[in-house]
Amino acid sequence: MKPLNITSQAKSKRSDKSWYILSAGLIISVTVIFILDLQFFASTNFIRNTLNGKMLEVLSAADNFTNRFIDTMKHKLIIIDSDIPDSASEQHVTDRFSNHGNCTWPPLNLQGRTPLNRTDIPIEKLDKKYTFMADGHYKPKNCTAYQKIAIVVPYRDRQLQLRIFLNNVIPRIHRQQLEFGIYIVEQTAGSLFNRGMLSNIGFVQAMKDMAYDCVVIHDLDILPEDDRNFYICGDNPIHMATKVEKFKYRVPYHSFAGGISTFSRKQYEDINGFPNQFFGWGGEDDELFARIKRSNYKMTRPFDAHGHCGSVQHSGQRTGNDRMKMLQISRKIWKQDGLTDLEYNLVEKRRKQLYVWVYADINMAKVREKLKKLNSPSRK
Ligand code: NGS
Repeated sequence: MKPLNITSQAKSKRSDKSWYILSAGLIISVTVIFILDLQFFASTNFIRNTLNGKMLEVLSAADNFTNRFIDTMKHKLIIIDSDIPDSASEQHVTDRFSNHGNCTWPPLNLQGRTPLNRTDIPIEKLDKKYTFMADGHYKPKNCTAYQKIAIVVPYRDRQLQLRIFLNNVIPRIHRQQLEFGIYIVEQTAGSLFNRGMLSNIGFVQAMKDMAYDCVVIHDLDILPEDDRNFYICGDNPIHMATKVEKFKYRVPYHSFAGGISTFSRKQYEDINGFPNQFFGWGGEDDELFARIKRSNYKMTRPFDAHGHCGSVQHSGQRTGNDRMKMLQISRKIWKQDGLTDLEYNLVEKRRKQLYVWVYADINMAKVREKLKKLNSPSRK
């Protein structure tokens, strides 16, 4: 075998990277100048009147496109290790749990890919439809499930999406013959939405209830369309939202870890959960991906072939302005920022029929106070 020439490889990697950064910079500048020019022209009354508003539509579409484009480029520069090794096959994952249960595997009444049900059904009707659930929990009657799954959903103010979520996820996971609990973790009003911290709170609260084998961090608005996309855990964290409708049934970028991902208890603890320091939309899932790698795990996609997920649109959360900076800082402080330093006030935990409602208060000022200490130059 030809020996590897490490130095020249490293050199060429480095020069590859500078080319990459250079050309990205160039493309971003040209696009931004182009958009600014368009905006200038559109601001003249002549064009506004002549095109009767059409131009503004085109501009806002172009603006959206540029924002997304710039975001993606920033990503590529920050998250350089963006490969997703596909080490786990579907078979590999399910072979692993042959000792733990005796329900038939694969389950007999799976329906394959079926469209989402987007009808809004009142919660009382859902309660009547899913009488097999009590206290937000389900356990197969005639066999022992292979895994006990906690579905954790960070939540705020989306009642319609919640009903659609329940009406789609419950029957699917029921057909998968798993034992499961659903935790809707709601943040009180007053501070920016913090998906990472709500996930950590859900994890802790679920584990207090019982020894779940697996925790699934689940967006409310991304819903599997296929029963063969299993809500289970493997030797490595599993990413389930691999073909998302709003991204034209793809992932928006290769290292995307958002939407739905699963972790065994040990995996979640090893990576120190999600960061607590990401307030507002975006970035916390990129930091999650980085934590998985730093802890010597791989994010795997064993059910990729069946990873189609529908999206239930809603208006977004406010963007986290410092998320790019936080991604940099988190590299240093991730071991102190996550499950290990989780602090919140549990306002209420109520067991409803279809889910456990966890209502938690997050003190943003206090969390950010910690960041100052963790990130102070005197600390290594
Ligand atoms: C990236 C965000 C991720 C987010 C992804 C998809 O830009 O957190 O878009 O977003 N990363 C940063 O902002 C650093 S989505 O279209 O699903 O809202 O998950």
